[in-house]
Amino acid sequence: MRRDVPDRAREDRSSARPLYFAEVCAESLKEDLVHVITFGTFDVFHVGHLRVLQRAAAFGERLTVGVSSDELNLAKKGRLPVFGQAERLEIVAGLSVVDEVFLEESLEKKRDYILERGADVLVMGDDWAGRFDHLSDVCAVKYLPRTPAVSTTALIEKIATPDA
Ligand code: C2G
Repeated sequence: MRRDVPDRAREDRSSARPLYFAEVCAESLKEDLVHVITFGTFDVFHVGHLRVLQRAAAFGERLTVGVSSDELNLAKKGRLPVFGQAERLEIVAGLSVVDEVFLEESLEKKRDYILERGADVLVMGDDWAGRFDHLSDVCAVKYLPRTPAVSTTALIEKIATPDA
């Protein structure tokens, strides 16, 4: 596909350090990429987590994941996750479909997180269906079906009482 030479390429011809054409084109291409963002705790990482991240990544070319902090989980669920936030961040960051991770410290700051990172699409599992529709003025909002029959809570119970 042919792309017009961005204005900056022409302007910078006369500047002290010329901005090389390839550099400008790379920047211009980057701006056209669809940036997807999603959020979650991702505790006791399982296949449902993997699939939602893979499907979220398929909506664009760049995937950012907000990993819920330990404090946020304590406030929301009344217990700390099994794996601390540093390990959960490391696990999610290690996936090939994930480009960037950061710590989600408040459910109410989603708008700020989306705007700060320039995300175009917010993807959430359908357990959150409708909860983030108010953000559709800043990005597209998509809810994906959860993977059936797997959950962190069920895994914790199974590990605690394997014969039950
Ligand atoms: N998920 C899924 N299928 C499952 C389990 C989880 O598709 N069987 C999805 C959830 O819908 C969510 C993501 O995996 O999109 C992460 O799930 P959790 O770790 O349970 O995230 P949660 O604690 O609900 O996130 O801002 C939201 C918060 O970060 C909370």
